[in-house]
Amino acid sequence: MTAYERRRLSRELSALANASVASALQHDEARNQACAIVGITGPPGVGKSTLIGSVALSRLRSTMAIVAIDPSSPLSGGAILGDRIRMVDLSEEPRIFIRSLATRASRDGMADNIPLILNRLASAGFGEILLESTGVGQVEYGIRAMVDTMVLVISPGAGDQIQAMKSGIVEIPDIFVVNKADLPGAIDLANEMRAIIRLREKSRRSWTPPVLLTSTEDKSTLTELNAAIDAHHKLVLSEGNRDVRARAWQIQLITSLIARRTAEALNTCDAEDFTLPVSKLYAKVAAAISATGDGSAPTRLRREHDG
Ligand SMILES: Nc1nc2c(ncn2[C@@H]2O[C@H](COP(=O)(O)OP(=O)(O)OP(=O)(O)O)[C@@H](O)[C@H]2O)c(=O)[nH]1
Ligand SMILES: [Mg+2]
Repeated sequence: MTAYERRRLSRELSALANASVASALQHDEARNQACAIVGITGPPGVGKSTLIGSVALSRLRSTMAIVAIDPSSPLSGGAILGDRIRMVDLSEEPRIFIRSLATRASRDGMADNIPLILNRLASAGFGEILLESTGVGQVEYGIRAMVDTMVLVISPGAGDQIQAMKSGIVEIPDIFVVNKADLPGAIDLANEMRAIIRLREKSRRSWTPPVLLTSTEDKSTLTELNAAIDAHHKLVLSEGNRDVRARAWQIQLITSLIARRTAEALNTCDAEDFTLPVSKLYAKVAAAISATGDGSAPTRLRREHDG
């Protein structure tokens, strides 16, 4: 990919990221399943970016795109994430395209038309896409629908967030990684995760999520992670569940578009509207949304006394 092509793609992705619901609906092609999308998620600071840097280099076969979703304030604008990935010198590798996106409105990782951005990258012919997202809870559900393989990274000492996550998140990832295996507590944490997963194992038929230990200190730990990603992706393909994935994608996308339209419609309400009974306010907002079925921004809600 030439520098010119990179800049052009980057501009296109910015336009997509900023697209309104109406323009997002112009890009309504189905999920592009041409390349594997691997989601790497977990609490802040567990080492996701560092790990992605090493994983990217070690599993680079043709070309690769790395998208980092930065949930931090618009002030940092995703720059910090990008820099962290570049720390491991991926910028020197012409076959890797890196893009960070600062999320704005949504807490479920689905803001900024990320599904459309992933689709655009898949259509651009990248061999694989790695998606970094930081978060616990809601974020994972949104990401789950967008990726083929989901890797959850935790590390010793990430404390309360891991505690909170262990209760709810265990059913979502395909692969668990305890990173910073060089730090004390890593093995205990991995064993704890394994015990929790075992309790739920019965509900999973074809795949038991492995719990792997990784560390930047020891590159051989990446081999195991790469093998697990490959094995899972092979299973995803062999299960012939393209339709299932396409459906999950559609559901997630439509849910996020409607949520954004709801927010737009609510923005046009005035103080008086909010004194209405919920059923009436609901009817108004629902009418505003369906009145503009093409996704264009809703006009001001009709007031009770207007007609
Ligand atoms: N000891 C140790 N430190 C690590 C390891 N991997 C990453 N770190 C350090 O952990 C810190 C956070 O690393 P990042 O890769 O930025 O973590 P992140 O999960 O991407 O962080 P956010 O994007 O802010 O959520 C950095 O200081 C890294 O040098 C590891 O295997 N062992
Ligand atoms: Mg990071």
